[in-house]
Amino acid sequence: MNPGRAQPAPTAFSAPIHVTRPLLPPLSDYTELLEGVWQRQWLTNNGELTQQLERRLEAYLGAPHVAVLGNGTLALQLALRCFDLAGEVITTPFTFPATPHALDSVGIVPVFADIDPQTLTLSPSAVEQAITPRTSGVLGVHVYGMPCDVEAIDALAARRGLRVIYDGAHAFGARIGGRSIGDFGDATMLSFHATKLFHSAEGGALLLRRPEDRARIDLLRNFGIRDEVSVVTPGVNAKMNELQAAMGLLVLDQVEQERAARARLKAIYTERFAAAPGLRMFALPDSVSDSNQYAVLLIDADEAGVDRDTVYERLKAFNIFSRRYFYPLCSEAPHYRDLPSAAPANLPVARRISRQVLALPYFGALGEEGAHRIADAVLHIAGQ
Ligand code: T4K
Repeated sequence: MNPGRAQPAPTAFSAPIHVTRPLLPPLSDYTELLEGVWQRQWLTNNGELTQQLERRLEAYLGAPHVAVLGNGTLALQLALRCFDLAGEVITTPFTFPATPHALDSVGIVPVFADIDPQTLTLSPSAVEQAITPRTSGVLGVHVYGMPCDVEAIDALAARRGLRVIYDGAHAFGARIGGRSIGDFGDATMLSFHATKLFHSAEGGALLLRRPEDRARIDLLRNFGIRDEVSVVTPGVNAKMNELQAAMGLLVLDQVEQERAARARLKAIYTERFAAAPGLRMFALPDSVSDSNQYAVLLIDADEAGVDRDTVYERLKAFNIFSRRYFYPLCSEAPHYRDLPSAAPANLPVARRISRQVLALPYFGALGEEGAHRIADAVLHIAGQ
């Protein structure tokens, strides 16, 4: 049964529908901001627009210190260096490859721990079991904007003398019980990639709680140079430039409207799949405000009578290009699969979930009719 709706045979979209589409400001607004850049002749290195963006993000996110950076991956690398993490860091395999790659790139061995089946984020008990004398920290991921069990992980880390960094690539604007996600851990990374709700084409940020950490990130993102003659630490080039910041400032103006549009789409998906056996939209608890980054369907093949990969493939005939975020697991990639922690027996929940998830198209311009058509196609494929 297709609940609450007449059932015409689903038709294919006339143009490809991707998992997301970037918010774009009116081009004339962008060129207007660029005129100022041209007049100032200041393109990067902590320019005026970059500083403006940091102030506006601090206000919007309710975070004391926002350091904007070239992209989210660089933000993770800088956070790891800022807190001198080394040896082993415990992380989730159910994430985009950038998460373990950031560890690998600074010489840290990722240690994969399993996820919780409800939240899909790191299981605090699995983290505890993975601690060794070489462990220096935990890198949790707020996957799909679902915050990690921050209270448990922060408490565990404090008890065991570990640092905590959160990868909040999907969690722009998420709040936990009214508190900013930046209030937890030592630092929280955000990605401002074009595929994110809030973006600056490429970009990212670190939310920091202490002014001394902010000062260190300022150094690390600019080669570690304090002034023309003092190089105080081996930093890198992780700066955001003015063209990115201009995009960010204008996209920020549109974010609330986009959030509302996306919330309506998720409500449609949720309602349309509510009565369908084996199909369930991933939902956040009431205490968490949705970052509206992804709309993820979980397909239990036994109950639905169709598996996730079949739905993913057959949607293409309708011109619908969903994504299997995050499959395969990072622990299954050749570079990591021989690590002891990558053994499938260590990660049963993550393995099962990674074979059920399907990120559906989710962007305001899709429109409510578009969401209904996608639900029609999924239900048709599932024979429901
Ligand atoms: N940690 C986590 C948990 C992450 O998810 C990510 C990034 C990171 C860290 C690293 O942050 P960054 O260093 O990227 O700031 C995309 C994004 O490139 C990536 O940022 C994101 N996660 C990941 C989940 O999604 P792909 O390989 O799926 O991108 P791609 O090119 O296939 O794009 C997806 C769809 O978006 C396309 O089918 C069409 C649409 N699209 C894409 C772009 C770039 C557009 O419509 N316009 C565009 O300009 O990784």
